[in-house]
Amino acid sequence: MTDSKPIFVTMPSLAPLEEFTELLKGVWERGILTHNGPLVQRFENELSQKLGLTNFVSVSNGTIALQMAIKALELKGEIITTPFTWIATVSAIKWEGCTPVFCDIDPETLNIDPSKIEALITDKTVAIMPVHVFGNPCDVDAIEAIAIKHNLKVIYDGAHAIGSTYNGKSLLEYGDITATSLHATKLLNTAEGGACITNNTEINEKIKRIRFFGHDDSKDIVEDGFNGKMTEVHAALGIANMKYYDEVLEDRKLKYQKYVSGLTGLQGLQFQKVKHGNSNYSYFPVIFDSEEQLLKVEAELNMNKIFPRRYFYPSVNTYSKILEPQSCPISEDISRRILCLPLYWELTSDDIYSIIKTF
Ligand code: T4K
Repeated sequence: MTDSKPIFVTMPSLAPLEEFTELLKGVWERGILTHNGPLVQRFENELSQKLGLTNFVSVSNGTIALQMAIKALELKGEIITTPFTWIATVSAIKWEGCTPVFCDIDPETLNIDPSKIEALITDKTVAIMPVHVFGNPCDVDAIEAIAIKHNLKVIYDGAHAIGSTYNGKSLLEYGDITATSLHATKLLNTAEGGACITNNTEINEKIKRIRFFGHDDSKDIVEDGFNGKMTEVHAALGIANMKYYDEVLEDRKLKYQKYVSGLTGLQGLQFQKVKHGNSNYSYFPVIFDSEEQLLKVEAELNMNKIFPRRYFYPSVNTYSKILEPQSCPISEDISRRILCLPLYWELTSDDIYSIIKTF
């Protein structure tokens, strides 16, 4: 290992500190810290241009972005989602007074299995909320066809999806709304942050109002809103980090490939399959033959101060203290056997080779 510093599953990609503080000087001079200030607007415009997005409404975190998407579409009822995700997908559904209904996953892509969605549709179903797991695009065409057939809304949880593409466009462009995350652990970060992306101008304006207590331009209250605003300080970090976004994206791909070539052929290991569009390779998940094998490798890595993470374990449908029991055997099985290995900008090739040697 390069030195005795621990290696975590990820570390934030950060611009040089001076580039961030330079932007902060302007914040200090203006004294505008929040409320859709100039840096928030600049961040939104520059990132939209970079990713080719029609709209991009930044918010305070990815969980709020999901809640705002549900609020903006005025959904009340059952939302079909995946159990193989972070709890935020499901807590957002619950916080908005809707009921999560779990659809099992494709064991290869780790995304919701579209062939299993229709059997779960009832007269209470209002939407589908798939997750582009680890940046791997869902089968967007199949999901859209089901949504059109049954008159359902689609909200993509694109928390991991900045940098992924589908049919030559940013993956964030799909669905009625995509909610993404700009959390410290994400490919592009604002420390805490997120965004709602929609091509529908009316919904986009509504999201902006919801973000700001429900005010319209004349400060009348026209929506049931809340505070979802991003601050100028967070936007400054986003602008500074954006300059390095292309390099970070490319770096992930190269490191992902290093892992794959080092681990390919080892018995009992599988990798996530990209079947639709292009992934951003923002995580490196490995699927073991058994949980026992996973625990053995994890313990060995931990002994060397390497801390991979069991994303996503357990399968969210099994959180029995907050959810009615629903069975999703594939997700439950994969959850027990999957481990995300360290993957981030500062991780060196030597680090990757040492991790590979542990297997
Ligand atoms: N939907 C999906 C599918 C998601 O995965 C998430 C979040 C959301 C929605 C909600 O988005 P946000 O509301 O969070 O914007 C992390 C993140 O907190 C969470 O954002 C993320 N998904 C989830 C998959 O992972 P933890 O509990 O694993 O994070 P933590 O703090 O243990 O960080 C992991 C490693 O990263 C640490 O071992 C060290 C490193 N780290 C972390 C932080 C926060 C740093 O080096 N610096 C840092 O500041 O949840």
